[in-house]
Formats: sequence, structure tokens, C-alpha cells
Amino acid sequence: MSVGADVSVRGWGAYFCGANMLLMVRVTFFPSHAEVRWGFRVSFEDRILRAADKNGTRTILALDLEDANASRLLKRSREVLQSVQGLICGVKINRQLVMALGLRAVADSIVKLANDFSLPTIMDAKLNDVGHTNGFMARTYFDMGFDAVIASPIAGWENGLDTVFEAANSRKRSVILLTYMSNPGAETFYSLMAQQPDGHGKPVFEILTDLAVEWKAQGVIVGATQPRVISRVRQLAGPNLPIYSPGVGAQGGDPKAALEAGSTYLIVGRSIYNSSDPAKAAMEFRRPIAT
Ligand code: FNU
Repeated sequence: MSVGADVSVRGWGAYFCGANMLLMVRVTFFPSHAEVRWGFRVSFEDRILRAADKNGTRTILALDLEDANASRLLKRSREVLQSVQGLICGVKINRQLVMALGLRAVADSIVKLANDFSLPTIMDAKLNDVGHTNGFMARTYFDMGFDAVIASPIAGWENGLDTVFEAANSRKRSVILLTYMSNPGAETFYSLMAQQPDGHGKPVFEILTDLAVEWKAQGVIVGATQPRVISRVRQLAGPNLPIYSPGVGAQGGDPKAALEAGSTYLIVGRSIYNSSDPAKAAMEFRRPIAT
């Protein structure tokens, strides 16, 4: 029996299974063979779990370096990624790199490099617009190779995030929803009590957690600065929904407290890339799961 994996074309791929069977499989553009197993795309959840197991870590690198000189920025970003690649389980890109380098350059350099290290990538787009604009952005990020996008549930479903989930589901990619941000000011809105039809109040973040479950999001963002909120979201969402927690280190959150409260992954930027020894800093974030 021979099985083929077509990793570089858009269209239909033909796979021979056994003597006479010809299996036609729809394939889209895969920027790296690291994302493909037997002709099928490996899901974001599986890729990040594998990297977490292999590297013994739950740290996602937020690669947000800033530099007015684009070639120096690209070089330094690649060096940081290279130096910590065996100590992280994913890479999150934000506007710092995309605005300075352009999306295509980020895809061709950083996303590709992450794929070469078998690390999945998240675009921190915080999508929060009407449907056709959200859909365009989600499709573009996915087609540039990102495995997951971050979106804000405040836009609602109909003609809001429906297009983001459509784009993700049809490409086997993932959507992570903001549920409680890590900055101190987040409390103003995310903790607000919203009146329910039965007259009782419910904090906004609990409503957003319920929406993440209802919409089958592949994860939620809850700031590491809020361990009590993390516990509550874990309680409401059950054991399987991944909780991604930014806000450790530079923003004051404690990695151990966040993981003990129920976070699945930590998102860490400045504490790693601003360190004089990024690998040593990334190693420190492995400590809470080793003990
Ligand atoms: P570091 N980020 C955040 N808090 O910090 N996406 C949130 O609630 C959130 C985020 C991002 O502080 C932030 O933009 F939803 O240097 C940055 O990219 O460790 C990263 O997480 C944290 O970076």
C-alpha cells in the first residue's frame, strides 16, 4: 500500500490505497510538511499538545519585538525564536511584527520558521468587526499559514464572528476567544454584572465563557493576572477547553498560580525576548510544570 501527502498545491490530491482504490482528497495550500500527516492537516490543538509534550513546556512565545529598522527586527525576531524553539510550544504574533514587516514577510519568515520547528502559530488579531471584514481577515491569516486566530466575542455571532468560525472550520483551523483580559482596566467591562432574562446578574466574562462553549471555540484567553477568574472559567467550561493566559512576568502575573488555577498555556513575551538570555528565561517558565 502506498499513501501520498501533497503538501504544496491547492486542489485535489490523488492517493492510492491498496491495489485498486484511488482516494481523492481535497488539499489546500500547506506552507510546511510539518503540518501534514498522511495528506490531512493536523489540528492546531494536536500540534500545540505535541509540542508541549515534546518540549516539556506550556509556554507560548509572544514575539512582539519593536525596532524601526525592519531588517534588524526580522533578524532579532528569528534569533529569539531560534534560541527558545525547544523550550516553547507555540508562537503568537501580534501587530508589532505585522505592522513593521508586513503580513507576507511575517508568513514567509516567522511562520515558516515556527513550522520548521514544528511549532504552531497564533495570530493575535482580536477580530471584532462586522462579518465580511472579520471573514476577510480570518481567511487571510489562515491562508498565510496561521493555525489559530484570536477574536473578540463582543461582536456577537450573526454577521460578526460567524464568518470567522466558518473560515476556521472549513480550513481545520482554530479560534480563541477573549474572555478576560490581563490588564488592570479589564475589570471595568469583563467583571460588569449583566442582567439576565430571569432578572439575576451575571458577570460579562461568565457570559463570554458560555458563548465560547456554545460556539465551539478551540480556546479562551483569560489573563494570568486573574487566578480567581481562571478557576471560575475552568469550572464553567469544564476540563477540556484550553485556557490561554497572557500577563505573566512583565504584567505581574504568577505562572504557577495561573497554571494551578486551571490555565492550560501561558503566553509570554517581554520576559523572554527582552532578557539578555531568552533561552534561560524560557527555561524558568518551564519550572512551574516540572514541580
Ligand atoms: P507580555 N495579550 C495580553 N493580554 O497581554 N492578547 C491580554 O489580555 C490579551 C493579549 C497579548 O506582556 C499582548 O498583546 F488578550 O510582553 C502581548 O502580545 O508577556 C502578549 O499577550 C503579552 O506580552
